[in-house]
Amino acid sequence: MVTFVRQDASRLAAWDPALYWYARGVGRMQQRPATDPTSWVFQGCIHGVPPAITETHEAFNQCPHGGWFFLPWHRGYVYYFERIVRAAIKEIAAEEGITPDPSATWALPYWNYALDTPDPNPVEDFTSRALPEAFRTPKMPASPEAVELTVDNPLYVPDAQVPPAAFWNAPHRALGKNSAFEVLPYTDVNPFRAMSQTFFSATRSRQTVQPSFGSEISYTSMDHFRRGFGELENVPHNQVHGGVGGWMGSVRGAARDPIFWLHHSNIDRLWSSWLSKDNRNPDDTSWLDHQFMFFDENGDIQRPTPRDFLGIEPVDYAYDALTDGTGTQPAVVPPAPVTRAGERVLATANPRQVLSVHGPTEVSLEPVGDAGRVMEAATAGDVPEAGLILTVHGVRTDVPPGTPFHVFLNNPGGELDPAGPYFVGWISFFGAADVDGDLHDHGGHDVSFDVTDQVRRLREQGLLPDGPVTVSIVPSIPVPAAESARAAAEAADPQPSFERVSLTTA
Ligand SMILES: [Cu+2]
Repeated sequence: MVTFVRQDASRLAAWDPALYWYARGVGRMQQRPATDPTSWVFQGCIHGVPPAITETHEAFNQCPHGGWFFLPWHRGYVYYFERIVRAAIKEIAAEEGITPDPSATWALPYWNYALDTPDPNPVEDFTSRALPEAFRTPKMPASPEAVELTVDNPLYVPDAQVPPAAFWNAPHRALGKNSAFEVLPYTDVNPFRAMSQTFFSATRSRQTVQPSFGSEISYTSMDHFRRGFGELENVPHNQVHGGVGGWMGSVRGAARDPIFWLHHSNIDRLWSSWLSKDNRNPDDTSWLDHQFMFFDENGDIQRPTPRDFLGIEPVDYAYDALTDGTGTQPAVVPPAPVTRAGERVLATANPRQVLSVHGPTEVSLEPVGDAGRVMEAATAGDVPEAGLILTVHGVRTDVPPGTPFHVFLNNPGGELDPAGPYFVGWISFFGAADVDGDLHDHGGHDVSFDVTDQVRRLREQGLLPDGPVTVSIVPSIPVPAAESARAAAEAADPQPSFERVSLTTA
């Protein structure tokens, strides 16, 4: 039975009771010792453990990404967290004699970043792609009725350019994220493609993996990063982590930023929305009966399985709307991300290059052998299974760069429109940062896209010359240069990099 309704924080007043009480509940959890399973630090460690934490627990470091447990695990994680916050609110309300008890109806809100679509003539200084205001102000009201902001706000996390050595000193967001401006452009949060998928999970059995909604079949694996991202995990999930940046951009720190829980509440809502359109969850028992480990509001261990969280209204909560912010069809649908490159190299560049967080990085691919003829055959459909795969190899970074990157193929005159014909896709650094230590692969990630249709389209339109192929990798929101002296600021820039770029076929 539905008792609790999760509301859209983008539509609520800055200090609506849902947000006011969330802040109070988080504040209470933050006062609890890290050894208490209902504490802020312990709950964050269930996702990932920052280096300063010396405690260990079998419930720590669980978060699965790039596999089919991504959605059900995070659903259970957010559900038990919501119960812990609600109990903390009950405690505070009882102490302060507040009636009626706000915890009787309180539910975790969600951040509906894709709610408003880009408007060429914006009338209001508002975008759902900015962090909700309650997360950006250092102070909050002292009581539910108060208007002035007078006490410390537990939802606030400073935005700052922090040198890599200081990354774990304190939670922070990337520079500029606490403004009222968008954290990401609309393309990076548009869930349209995810919501258009008809399969929950695809397999690795094909060269170019079928796109999926809920990420790749991972059998019993709870790996942190399997790289079999489904469309929902890719956009908006990974992009929003990287777009907020700082601790939100790292697997070990993400759940320590209070916006994490509203981000995952929205991801969870998109799952409910997808199910409401007659799509189906996996029916494989290795998915349905896999046990997770969480803690309830009494600090007692709970071991639910995906079977316990299957529905559109999974347990005792529902969303106020399942259709708003679920995406709009792009003018040009970009190529599908795939999980690995083909074996035959057609063109390559070996620059081992650092990507600028302030502007474009351009790479020229050198053709190998009879690349032109093979490309022509592949795009003419003569070799149906031999798609063209563009891969950026060995993607890694020291600290989260504070922005995802857009990849473009042969954009003449530097046309860098992610809604245009040259757009290939995203490089996300969530899970690719050195600060995630053993949670990520130090060789770096490979990011591949099936560009067959795009290359065919560009060739047909005469937009792809026979000459060298260039690839541009561009921050989706360029990071502003820090205000301190320019040289010092650049020395402190994050160092996202890649090993090489290749165009391959089977
Ligand atoms: Cu996440």
